[in-house]
Amino acid sequence: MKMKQLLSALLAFAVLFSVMTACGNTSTDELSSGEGTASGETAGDDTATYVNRDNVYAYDEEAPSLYEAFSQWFKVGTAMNPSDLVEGTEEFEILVKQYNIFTLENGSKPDAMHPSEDVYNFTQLEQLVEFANEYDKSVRGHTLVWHSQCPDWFFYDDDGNTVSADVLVERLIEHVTTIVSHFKGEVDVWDVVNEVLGDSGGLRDSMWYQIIGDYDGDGDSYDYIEIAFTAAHEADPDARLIINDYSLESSESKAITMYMMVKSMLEEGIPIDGIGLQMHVDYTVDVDTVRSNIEILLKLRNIDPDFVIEITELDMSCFTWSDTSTEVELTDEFVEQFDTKYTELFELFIELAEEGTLDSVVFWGYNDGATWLNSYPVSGRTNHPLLIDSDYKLKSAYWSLIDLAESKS
Ligand code: 9MR
Repeated sequence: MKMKQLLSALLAFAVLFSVMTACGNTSTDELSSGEGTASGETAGDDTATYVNRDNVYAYDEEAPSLYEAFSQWFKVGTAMNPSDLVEGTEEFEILVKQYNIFTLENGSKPDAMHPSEDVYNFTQLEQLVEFANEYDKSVRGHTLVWHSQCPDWFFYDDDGNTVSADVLVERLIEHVTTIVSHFKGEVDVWDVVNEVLGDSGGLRDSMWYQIIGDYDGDGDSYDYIEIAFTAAHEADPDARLIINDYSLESSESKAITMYMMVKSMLEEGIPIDGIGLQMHVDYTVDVDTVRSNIEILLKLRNIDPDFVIEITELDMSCFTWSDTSTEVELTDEFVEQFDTKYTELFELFIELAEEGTLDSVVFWGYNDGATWLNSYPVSGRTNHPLLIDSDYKLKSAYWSLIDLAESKS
């Protein structure tokens, strides 16, 4: 009990520290809905360094394969949508050729899979699982519990009143158990909870947190997280269970808060296998900071030697957070910096893989024409955050990573 109080005090300190220092980090909270829209912009002409090496397309037979290039270290994946799974299309060829782990961009979120209490809709994730089985790929389930894209029925009764903690706990367990059991042995890893930390430090003030709170009366208020992980583990003991969040790579205070919370839960025996770093960075990302924040999180291996991190939603915006412009000039100098940052990040990922702490790097989308960053945080923007352009040509950043893999092999 004393240890618990000490941990609570330390967590409270981390929360306070977060409030004081968390400003300025990329926030993906309160996201506007709507998938990334393809822009009419062609992302550089054929002579720009941005697309070098003879305009090779990502689906070309002679193009290299990202996941094959990095296969000795980690899986390489992408977020996608079921419309990409039409056999014979360029999109389908790109997925098969370039990636070996997949996340549905929206189709396995609570609003899609469990829109009302008695209705489950597994179709989109089933389609992805079928594809994965046929082509020997892995599937990430994203996400069981989130404050966003979560239907109201969870939190209210028929009269519109907020439900009790008992009712919400029952609904939570039923939700997690039903979905994870349905995909037992088929979905390899689940983002059990997403974005549970707030932007001003500590736990996010979500309905989950507000209603369930300190359900077991032990002094901490992350019981809904503990309940979700426990139920997921019971439903599929072999699935890897991840706690996923953003800005962990850029905000030391957020990384410390996450570390403290997960440490406390691991010590209580909650089955958390790893932390997902979404990694929505921009072209100025400081890779030394990314490294040191990851080192903080990996201290959890002192408690669970098998604890891992995953990169779950990687992209690199061509705009800093405070920049509200809609276009960016892709000068040689800019492209060089962009490519160098991607290379430095992948050097770090290789190091982590070699020490056995990372085995999966997933991009949030596979081409610049369909990225959420074309509509967020500034709508109508033309962003270029990925390795494949909106025409499906391989960008110089892609080739930099292929060169890196070859030089390290
Ligand atoms: O890319 C997703 C976008 O199409 C949705 O409109 C949005 C709704 O919140 O969610 C986006 O995906 C998010 C992911 O689920 C969690 N981390 C941040 C991602 C980008 O917003």
